[in-house]
Parts: sequence; structure tokens; C-alpha cells
Amino acid sequence: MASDDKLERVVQARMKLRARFQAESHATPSMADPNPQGVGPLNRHGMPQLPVGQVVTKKWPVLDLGAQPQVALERWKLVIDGACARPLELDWRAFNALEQTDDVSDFHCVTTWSRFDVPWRGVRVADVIADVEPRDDARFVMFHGYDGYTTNVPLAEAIKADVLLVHTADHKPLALEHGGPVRVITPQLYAWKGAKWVSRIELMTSDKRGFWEERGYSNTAYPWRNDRYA
Ligand SMILES: Nc1nc2c(c(=O)[nH]1)N[C@H]1C(S)=C(S)[C@@H](COP(=O)(O)O)O[C@H]1N2
Ligand SMILES: [Mo]
Repeated sequence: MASDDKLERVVQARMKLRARFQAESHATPSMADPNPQGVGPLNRHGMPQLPVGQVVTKKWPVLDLGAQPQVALERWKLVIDGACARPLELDWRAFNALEQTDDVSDFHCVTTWSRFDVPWRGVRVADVIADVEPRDDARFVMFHGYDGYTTNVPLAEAIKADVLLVHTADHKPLALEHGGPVRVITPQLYAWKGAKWVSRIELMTSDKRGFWEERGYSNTAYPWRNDRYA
């Protein structure tokens, strides 16, 4: 357990970050689209069940760049750095000692399949970002994977409560092919915004495009706007 001083510092940092982005986070289409483009009965967040153009799958397809990096837990680390006061490097033990969150959310792949109701367990991205005390000019995040993959999101998206660093899916350790030991999930954005085999969370002062964003995928990636390609 953290000392009182450390805990107080982290709580203060979290409150500051939340206050700074509250309005922006609630205004994004992914959180509360005034006119969501989807089908089916209203579901979580008052959205239709399925974003337009998606079909439900029970299977979980695998998409990667052709390599699945195997990182032994003894060598695994996660770096959180960039535009912040206290860059951090977590090893496996330190990561697992952080507060754990259980959530159930949907997974929407831009290649038109969606998985409903996936049970996840992991650490809130907002928590580790608050811990490094982002500078006031930090506004964007780049997620990096051990395979060299990158994907960018606004800080306001990254700190949503359902954006997690997950190590468990479907009540089992996250399989290598799905990004184990740890990946990011972004339930309110298309799934390419969640880096598998995540190695680094980089805070940025200006937006930079990640791997698919550079190759014509939408920078914003809102499933509820059918916002797939730029
Ligand atoms: N590191 C890494 N993360 C990645 C990818 C990748 O190639 N490398 N592919 C992305 C894409 S395009 C999608 S749709 C999802 C797929 O996750 P899955 O293979 O677990 O279904 O992971 C995303 N995260
Ligand atoms: Mo994808």
C-alpha cells in the first residue's frame, strides 16, 4: 500500500486531470452522441446496440502486423512518459500492485465485427496517467506496442473510465495473440485505438498520427459516427 503522501499526491493528480477534461470528455460523440448511427435496442450509454455497419461475432478474430512479440513477465515493463512531471516505469509486480478494475464492455473492430459484453480486468489508463502528473500542455497520447505498433488518441479519450490496461479477458489471462500480457482497450472507439502488447504511453503536446492513422484510418475513430477512414 502506498504511503499517505503518495496516495494524496495521486488523488490530487487524478482530480486535477478529471476536472481539466470533464467537459471535453462528455462532449465527444463516443460518450453521448446526440444522433448515434446504429441499430438495435438502446444499450449501454443509451446507444443503440450495434454501431452502423457492424455485425456481432462470438469468435474473437486476431489482427496484427504479422508478429506477436513474446515478452516474458520478468522482462515486461510499461513506460509512461513524455509531457509530464514524473515519468514512470512499471515492472510486472508494480503494475499488478496498482488498483484493479473489472468492467464489461463491447469491442468494435473497424473490419466490421463487434464482440458484445467482454469481461475485462486491468488498470485504468487514467490512473497511470494521473500518476505521472501530465503537464498542462499535454493534450494527446500515443500508445506504443512491443511490435512497433503505435496509435494516437486525445488525452480526453484516454482517461475515460472504461479505457483499461487489461491483463485478463473472458476471466482468463489475456492470450498472446490478443496482446498479452497487457493491452489497451478503448470501448468507445474502434479497437485499433487499443495497442496490444503495450509498452509505452507517451504524453504529447501536439497530435501525431499512429500506424493506421498515417495510413488513412480516421484520426478520431468513433464507431457511433461510422467514422472509419479519413
Ligand atoms: N500492438 C498492436 N496493437 C494492435 C494491433 C497491432 O497490429 N499491433 N492491431 C489493432 C487492430 S487493427 C485491431 S482491430 C485490434 C485487434 O485486436 P484483436 O487481435 O485482439 O482482435 O488490435 C489493435 N491493436
Ligand atoms: Mo482493426
